[in-house]
Amino acid sequence: MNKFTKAIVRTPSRRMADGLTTANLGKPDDRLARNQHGHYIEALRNCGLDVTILKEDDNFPDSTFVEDTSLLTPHCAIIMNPGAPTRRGEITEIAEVLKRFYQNIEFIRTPGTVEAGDIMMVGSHFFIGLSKRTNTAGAGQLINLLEKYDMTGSIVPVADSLHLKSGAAYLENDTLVATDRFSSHPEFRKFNMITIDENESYAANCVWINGTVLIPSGFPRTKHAIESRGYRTIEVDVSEFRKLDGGISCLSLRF
Ligand code: CIR
Repeated sequence: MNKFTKAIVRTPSRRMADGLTTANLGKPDDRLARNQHGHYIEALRNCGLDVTILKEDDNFPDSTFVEDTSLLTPHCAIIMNPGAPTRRGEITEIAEVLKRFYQNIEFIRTPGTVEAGDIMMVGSHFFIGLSKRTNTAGAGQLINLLEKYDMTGSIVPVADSLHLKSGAAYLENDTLVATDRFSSHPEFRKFNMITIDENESYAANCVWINGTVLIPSGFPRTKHAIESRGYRTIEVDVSEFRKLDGGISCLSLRF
C-alpha cells in the first residue's frame, strides 16, 4: 500500500476565472476559491502530509490544478506534456520544483500528450485514460518510462469525461469508487466496486490519503458508501474549482 508523506499545491491564479471549462456553473469567486483552497490544505495536513505551497502563477489560469502537470512515483517523477495548449507552460516551474524532491526526472514529449488527471495509480500499475488531453503517443511514452523503473501501465478509454479520474478513484484495499461508466469497464472488474449515483458523479473524483478519503462536500450518498467500507472521510468544499471542471484530486500532487 502506498504511504504518502508530502503534497504540492499551488494557490489559485488571480486569473482563475479565465480557466478552461465545460461546466456551465458560472465564474469562480476568487476570494471564496482561496478560502476553499486553504481548507483543502488543512485537510491534506490532517492526513499527515507535509504541504509545499507554490505561489500563484497569473500566466496560467488553470495552474492551481497541479495534479495534471506530473506523475510522482516512488522511483521517479514524470513531467507531463498537457494536451491543453494553454496549460503546457505550467510544467516549466513544476519541473524545477520537483528537482528538490527527485533525482530521476523524466518527460513526456510532443507529439505525445498526457495530463496526469488521466493516470490512476494502483500499486505499481498505472491505468492511463485516453481522453481529449491524453493521446496514444503520450500513453505509449508513459508506459515505456514506467517500465524503465519496473512499473507497468495500461490504457483505458475515457469517452466524454475530462480525465479518467473525473470518474474513478482507487481507494487502495482493491477498492475502486467510480461512476457507472467506469465501473463496468472490463479492466476494473477485479476491484471491489463502490458505484456512485449518477447525480453524485462529481464525487467520484475523491482521493485516498493514508486511510482517509477526501471527498467534495454535498454528496451524502457517496460519503456514506465510502464510510460504510471502513474509511474515514473528510469533506472539502471545492465548489469554485468545480466551476472549472476541477475536483479534489486535481488540486494536489501527493507523494
Ligand atoms: C482544465 O480543463 O484543464 C482545468 N480547468 C481543470 C483540470 C482538472 N484537473 C483534473 O481533473 N485532474
